[in-house]
Amino acid sequence: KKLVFATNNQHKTDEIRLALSGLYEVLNLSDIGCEEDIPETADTFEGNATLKSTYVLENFQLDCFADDSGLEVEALNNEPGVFSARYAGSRDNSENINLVLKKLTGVSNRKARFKTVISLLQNGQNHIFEGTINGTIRTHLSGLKGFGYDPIFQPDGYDITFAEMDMAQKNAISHRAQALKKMLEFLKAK
Ligand code: ITT
Repeated sequence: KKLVFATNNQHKTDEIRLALSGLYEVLNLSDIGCEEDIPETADTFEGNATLKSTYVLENFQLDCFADDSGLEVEALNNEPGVFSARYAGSRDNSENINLVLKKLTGVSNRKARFKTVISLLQNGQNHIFEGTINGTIRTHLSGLKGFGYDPIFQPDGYDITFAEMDMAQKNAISHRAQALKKMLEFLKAK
């Protein structure tokens, strides 16, 4: 069985493929011949996830799901949030990380969470699934695995960052994996 995943992000694709291996073949945007960068102009994760899934339905006539996700830092009024991919103005990930670290210099509240919202479009209906993981922002980067803000995010209950975890270990607890699990339960129940 195939599922179309409306993303250009290869790391997200890899995580979802590992989580769904043996259950679904996952096709991302380049696999279906979509090279565009779909505009994400909504101000919520749910809104942006739905923009991505709707774009694929309208332009490719395919049912699909999309993931919009980001980091919310409590002391920064939940920034970067929906702006996570371009927080420092571009897609330069080390600049985005440095901006978070700079804004948190001297700040003792390091609480943060990752959030994922999945929009699954099936037979003209939009189904929403969410996942969250709480943690703290380190003062320095640690680890080379994963992507995005993984090197500065330490999930609660662990003494390593997401970037120090194997993909399978991150997938056992991550925001994305939790949202995906809810989608899978929904698909199984149908
Ligand atoms: P698509 O829209 O094509 O799926 P994207 O990278 O633009 O890819 P988002 O709009 O959802 O994805 O932006 C999410 C950003 O939040 C992403 O670029 C990372 O900087 C960060 N992020 C999301 N999930 C993450 C994770 O699991 N670990 C680290 N950072 C993450």
